[in-house]
Amino acid sequence: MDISSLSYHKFVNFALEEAQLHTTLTPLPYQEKVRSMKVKDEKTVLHALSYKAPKIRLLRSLTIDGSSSMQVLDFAGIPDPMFDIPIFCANFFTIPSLSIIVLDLNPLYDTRTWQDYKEKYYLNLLPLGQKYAELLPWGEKITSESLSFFSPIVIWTKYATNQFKHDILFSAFMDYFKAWLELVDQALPETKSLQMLHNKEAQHRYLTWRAEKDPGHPLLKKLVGEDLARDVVRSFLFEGVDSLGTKTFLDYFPQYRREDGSINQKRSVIGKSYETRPWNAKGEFIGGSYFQP
Ligand code: BLA
Repeated sequence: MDISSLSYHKFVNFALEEAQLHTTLTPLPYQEKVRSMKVKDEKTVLHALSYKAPKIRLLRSLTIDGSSSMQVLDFAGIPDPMFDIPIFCANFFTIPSLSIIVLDLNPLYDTRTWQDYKEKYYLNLLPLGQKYAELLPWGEKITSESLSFFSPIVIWTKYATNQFKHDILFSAFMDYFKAWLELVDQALPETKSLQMLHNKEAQHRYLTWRAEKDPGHPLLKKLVGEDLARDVVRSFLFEGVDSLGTKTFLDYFPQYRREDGSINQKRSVIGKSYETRPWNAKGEFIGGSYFQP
């Protein structure tokens, strides 16, 4: 399959235009730096954008356009911690044989434990999740730790790359992004400073997880080298990991501590599980007992 036509640029263009209908985006300086980043192999182009807006601390996008060999999107919207709004997360990795897709409004608080948070944000969105549950079916076993960052409406799927699925994915991306913007529109600021601090720590924990364990990092390192990749990850993709809190990866995820005090490099210490979708149509968790990372 020639995938040069399956670029994710139109996804990004849609999101920025849609966001501008709801709010005012202010560009952040980092995008200039990444935009001019040299990539080791000549045919790959990285494109980075980042903005802030009222209620949104960071709206950023990284596309990797490898023409016919690879198309990647990493798009996220991270609210201001004054709000407990979920994090918009679109991570699409496409090569000619395969696409690996995560699209979700990632909860700040694990919905398997925090029933009230689940009801607040996801009850109304269950029909949206159902709309795509068959067209973009569950993508086989997954790193167990990741599941705690996913919501009952997560789209986790893998498919042999093709135009039909790409078009469905575009439709899902538009629907999910619009749903997220609605949540942002409706959100009211926390009235208790303690709750704001909880949101901040939950965001920091999320950013700390992804800055350490995101499956895209090895590829990014290969493309731009270790030092730049680290900078892109910590100062751009997961900006806030070094400023929103002071806890370390091992403070949040002590099960990764090795005997010599270093971080276990494995992505998962529990292993992969969840062969099928562990939430039912009512948004109830049906994946059995789970380890709370
Ligand atoms: C694979 N990406 C995956 C997988 C998940 C995610 C769940 C399947 C492997 C696994 O279970 O770990 C995505 N995981 C997430 C997300 C969260 C999470 C979004 O915990 C959020 C909390 N993917 C990208 C980018 C690249 C990329 C930018 O988003 C490349 C630059 C690549 N993802 C990529 C590759 C794989 C993958 C190559 C397969 C690697 C493997 O399975 O070992």
